[in-house]
Amino acid sequence: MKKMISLILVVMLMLSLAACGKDSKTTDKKNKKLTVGVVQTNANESDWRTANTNSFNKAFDEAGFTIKMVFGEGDHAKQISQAQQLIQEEVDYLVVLGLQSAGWEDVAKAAKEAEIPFIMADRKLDLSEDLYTAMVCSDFEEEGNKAVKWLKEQALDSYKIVVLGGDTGSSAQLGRSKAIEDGAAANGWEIVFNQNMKGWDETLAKQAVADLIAGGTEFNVVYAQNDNMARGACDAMDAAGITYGKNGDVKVIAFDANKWALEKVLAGEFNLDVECNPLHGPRIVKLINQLEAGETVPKNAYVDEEMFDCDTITQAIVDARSY
Ligand code: GZL
Repeated sequence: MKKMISLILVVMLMLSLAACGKDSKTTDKKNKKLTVGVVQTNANESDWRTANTNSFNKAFDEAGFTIKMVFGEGDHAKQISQAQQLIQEEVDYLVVLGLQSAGWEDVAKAAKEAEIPFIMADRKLDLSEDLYTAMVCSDFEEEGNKAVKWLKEQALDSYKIVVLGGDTGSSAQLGRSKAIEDGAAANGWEIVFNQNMKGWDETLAKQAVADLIAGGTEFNVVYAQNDNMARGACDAMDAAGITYGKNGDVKVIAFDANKWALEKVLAGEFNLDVECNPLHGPRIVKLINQLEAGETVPKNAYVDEEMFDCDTITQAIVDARSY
């Protein structure tokens, strides 16, 4: 009998210890400071990227998250190994901004196996929906289509278009290039130059346009896939005495809509700037907090973005910009 009572007491003690352990784990989880891994493209890629990185750092700090941000610096393979390392370090969430759209399956599968939610930000990656938790990205082809529609409305006598693309293989470049290429084909426009600038580099864009001018290539539209490259193109045209913008011979189209670029739209130097909003920090914080609360979140969310035309923009619009 005594043995039976002792056995029951031992079992009860073990069960209570296990319960405490479970409760303490549950309590730990509730009070745990979240660590979020962010696989960023490059540190100094563009003014857009700087605003984007700052947005994550500010929002995560305010949310009390610990951020582990790594930079691929133009090297896709490096991004992949950085992401795998963050999974090994058992971050609570993995946020990826891919240099390349393709090649993320193994990382996504590893995150899934480790039960780490995989979130795409900025640039959609080529992943089936079962391999990621959520996406908060821009619709780059739609951005390009907006520019093409605007360009068609200009009803130019002829269209000789210079395309300055971003990093080859990024979803931003792929979408914006598809839009202008399809638009030119549909409208019988001529694309006289179509090259991607590594790292979205402003200097490379300036040199490319300078070489075109020196080689005698005629053009009347510059379709630059970000503000920095549009500024590079304008610098090259300035050096050659070519007029551009609102009252010039060449229409200048840019993407991103950084504040400094909208000053150029207001000044009539850029004809059009299509917004690509970099302020993903608060969006990702909201998403993570919803997931932590057990809420259902939208699988694919596209950022609402505007377009700014030199004929309609105002100083108030420029002043209101936060990046
Ligand atoms: C777009 C973003 C692009 C910007 C560039 O979401 O990925 O990368 O348009 C940036 O300025 O470098």
